[in-house]
Amino acid sequence: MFNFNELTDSVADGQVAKATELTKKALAAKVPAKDVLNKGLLPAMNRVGKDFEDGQIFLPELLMAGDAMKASIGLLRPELSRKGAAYTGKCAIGTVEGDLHDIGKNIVILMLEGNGWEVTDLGIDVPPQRFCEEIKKGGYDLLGLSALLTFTMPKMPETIKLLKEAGLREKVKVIVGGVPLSQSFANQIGADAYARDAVEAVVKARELVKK
Ligand code: B1M
Repeated sequence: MFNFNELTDSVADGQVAKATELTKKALAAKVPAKDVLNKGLLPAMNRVGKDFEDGQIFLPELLMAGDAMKASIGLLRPELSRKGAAYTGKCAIGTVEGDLHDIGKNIVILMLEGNGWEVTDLGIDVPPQRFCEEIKKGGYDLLGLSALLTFTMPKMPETIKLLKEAGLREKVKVIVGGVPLSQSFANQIGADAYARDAVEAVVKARELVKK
């Protein structure tokens, strides 16, 4: 029986080497990648998020935990993004300007890829103009915007406004996500969908291209 708590502790403590070793161990023991993610890795981010909020840990610890998380997720990539599904559509995705959080976005990408999406990752700190430039290239069904900070959320309506001004809004569906967002925020800014997590992102994205 794999010890998920040990993996959670190693990620929360920012122990990159131990976290990668335990992740490899889990995969070698045929623990499904989605269990490694949901039972081992994600609880670590919840824990450090809370400890950071309570002032028990500081930015360096948050950074180290983020690094351990990314290293472990990298090992899950082949399994999570394995192409099993038929082609669904093409998506550009990025974290909005001013925001450097990309762990959640990267998980969304893996899940989309595993569900037949061709994904262009625009990275982090992406200005509205950059999103528009990419959509202007054509061929995209979906634009994904991620934000983890309350003060970067306004970059989402800014991006949608710019798409409208460039005559691109009708060409692409917009899906938004990230921990401070809600369905009502998505409605308010005129996004086509909001997803609470990566699994919901896949479901909502598919619904949008079916319409
Ligand atoms: Co920061 N951070 N952080 N951080 N960080 C949060 C978000 C925070 C809630 C922590 C806290 O105070 N409790 C807080 C935000 C408060 C707020 O705005 N209300 C915060 C803060 C304040 C900050 C800084 C400002 C700290 C500082 O400098 N004083 C700073 C900002 C830097 C910047 O971006 N400009 C900062 C920095 C960092 C690190 C760089 C150290 C690191 C990020 C490393 C990285 O991403 N490469 C970090 C981390 C790790 C966190 C927490 C702990 C974890 C985030 C995470 O990766 N979660 C976070 C606390 C928390 O969320 N519990 C916190 C795991 C991930 C799988 O979940 O990202 O929510 P999540 O993604 C989910 C869903 O949200 C959804 O699906 C994903 C997968 O299921 N989703 C989408 C996300 N995007 C989507 C897009 C979609 C659909 C669904 O469609 C397109």
